[in-house]
Amino acid sequence: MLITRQFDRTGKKSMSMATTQNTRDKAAAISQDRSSVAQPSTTLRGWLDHLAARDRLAVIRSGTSLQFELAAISKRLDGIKAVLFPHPGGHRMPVVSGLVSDRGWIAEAMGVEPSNVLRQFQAAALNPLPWEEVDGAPVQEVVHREIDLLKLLPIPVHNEHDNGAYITAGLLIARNPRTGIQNVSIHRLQVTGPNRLGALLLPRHTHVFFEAAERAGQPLDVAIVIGVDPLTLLSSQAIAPIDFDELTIAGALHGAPLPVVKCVTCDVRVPAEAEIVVEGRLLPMVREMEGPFGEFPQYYGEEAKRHVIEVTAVTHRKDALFHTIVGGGLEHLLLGGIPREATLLAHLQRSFTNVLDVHLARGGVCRYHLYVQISKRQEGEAKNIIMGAFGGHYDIKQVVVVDEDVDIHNSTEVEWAIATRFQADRDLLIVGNSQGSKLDPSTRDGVGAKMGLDATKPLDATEMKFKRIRVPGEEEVDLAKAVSSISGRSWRQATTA
Ligand SMILES: Cc1cc2nc3c(=O)[nH]c(=O)nc-3n(C[C@H](O)[C@H](O)[C@H](O)COP(=O)(O)O)c2cc1C
Ligand SMILES: [Mn+2]
Repeated sequence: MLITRQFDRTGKKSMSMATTQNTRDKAAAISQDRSSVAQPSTTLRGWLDHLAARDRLAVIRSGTSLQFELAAISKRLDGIKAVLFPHPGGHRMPVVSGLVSDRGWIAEAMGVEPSNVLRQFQAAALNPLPWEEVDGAPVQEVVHREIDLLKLLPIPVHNEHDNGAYITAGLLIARNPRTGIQNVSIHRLQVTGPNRLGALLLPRHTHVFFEAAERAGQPLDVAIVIGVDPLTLLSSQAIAPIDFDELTIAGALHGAPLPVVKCVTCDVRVPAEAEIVVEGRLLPMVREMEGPFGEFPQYYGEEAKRHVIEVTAVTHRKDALFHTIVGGGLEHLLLGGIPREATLLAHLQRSFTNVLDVHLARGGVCRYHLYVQISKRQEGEAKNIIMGAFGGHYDIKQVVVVDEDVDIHNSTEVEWAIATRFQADRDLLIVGNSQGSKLDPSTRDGVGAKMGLDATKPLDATEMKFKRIRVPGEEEVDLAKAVSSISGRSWRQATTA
C-alpha cells in the first residue's frame, strides 16, 4: 500500500495518512536491537552532521583537481575521516567521499553496537518496509533536460589508468519489465559523452531486466541515484532474490518507509531525499568500449565493449552534494563486504547451528577470504562448514574456521590460530578448478582453486595444551595510577630515590 506525503515549503515532510499497523510492527521487529539513544541515519546530510560532530569530516580547501588529486586526498584519509571538497575542479557543487569507511561507523548509522551489524542487516532483509510515494521532492528541486554531464556534475577521475571520469556511487534503479518491481545496485559508470555512460553490468538483476527488454527491442529505463544515506547505500548491496526491492531493506533499517518520487522522464521511483538523480535508459543492441577502471581487488578491470546508458534528465537539490567512492578504498570494500557477511552468516547458520560469526577479511579485499568462528562440538565439522561456505558465494576463495576464543575481526589472531592449531596434512581442504572471481587476476578467467583451513582445537586435547597464556589482572591495570609521574629520562633518579 502506498502512502502519499506532502512536502511543505520548508521541505519538511508531513504524512497525509497514518502509517499502517503492519508497518509499525515491522519497524518494531527490527528496532529492538538498537541502543536506546541512537537513531538510524536517514539522509546524507544528517550523516555528514553526525560525522562532523565527532570530528570525522575533513573539509578540504577549494580548488582541488578532479583529476587524481581528489581521490589522492580521499585515499590518504581512507578509514580515518570522511572528506568534503567544497568546490573541486571549479565546480559549484561539492563532492563527498569516504562516508562509511569503518565498520563502527556503519553500526552508528544503524544505531546498534558493532557486534549487532550483521544481525540488524539480516533482520531488515527479513522484515522489509515498503516505500511511500510522495509528490514533489528535494531531489527534483532543479531539473536539467539539456545534458552535459561533466559540466553539470563534478565527476572525478580516480586511479592512474582509469579511462576517464566515472560515477562510482550511483545507485542504479530499474524496474523488472515483467513484474514492475524495482531493483537497486551500484555499477561503475564511465562518462563517454555529454549524455552517455558506459556501464559494467555483471550477470545479476539489472542484467536480467535488460536482457528481457533487449529481446523485445526496447530500452530499459534506469535512474542513477547519487548522494544517499549510508543505510540506503548498504541496502543496495544486499544479496537478495530477484524481485526483492532493496529500497524496502533501506526502509526497514531506517525504521520508517523510504519516501520515493517518480522520475521526471520515466516510471522509476527514486529516494526523494537523495541529492542527485541521473535519469536515462540502457540502449538495446548497443555496446561501446568501457574501462579500464581501478577495482576492489586493487587491480584494473579490463577495457571491453559494455552496455550504454543514454541520459534523458538530471535532477538535483538546489545545493546538491555529489558522492564519489574511490575504487578499491575501504568504503568500496566495506559496502560490498558487510551485506555479504550477513548473507553468508545466515546461509551457514541454516545448516550449522554452532556457527557464531563470520568475517570477510580486509586482506582478502572483503570478498575472497572468509573467517568463521564456531563453537566446536564434533570433529570434522569444520570441513563441512568450509564446504558450505564455498557454496555460499563463488567469490569465496579461502575459509579459515576458528574456535570462539579467536577474534575473527583481527587477522593477526586468525593467523595465530593457523600457526598453532592447524596442520596442513590433516586440516587443509583444496578444491581445484572451481568457479571464483573473474576480477581475481590469478584465476583463469574466473576458474581457480578454493582452500579451507580447519584451525580449531581438537576436542580431546588436554585442557592445558591449548590454554592461552594469561597474566592475572592485566585487563584491570589502571595505567594512570600505575605509571609514576617521573619521566623515563629521570630513571636513574627514580632508582636511587
Ligand atoms: C562501489 C561499488 C561498485 C560496484 N560496481 C559494480 C559494477 O561496476 N558492476 C556490477 O555489476 N556490480 C558492481 N558492484 C556490485 C553490485 O552493486 C552488487 O553486487 C549488487 O548487490 C548487485 O545487485 P543485484 O543483486 O540486485 O543485481 C559494485 C558495488 C560497489 C559497492
Ligand atoms: Mn537485486
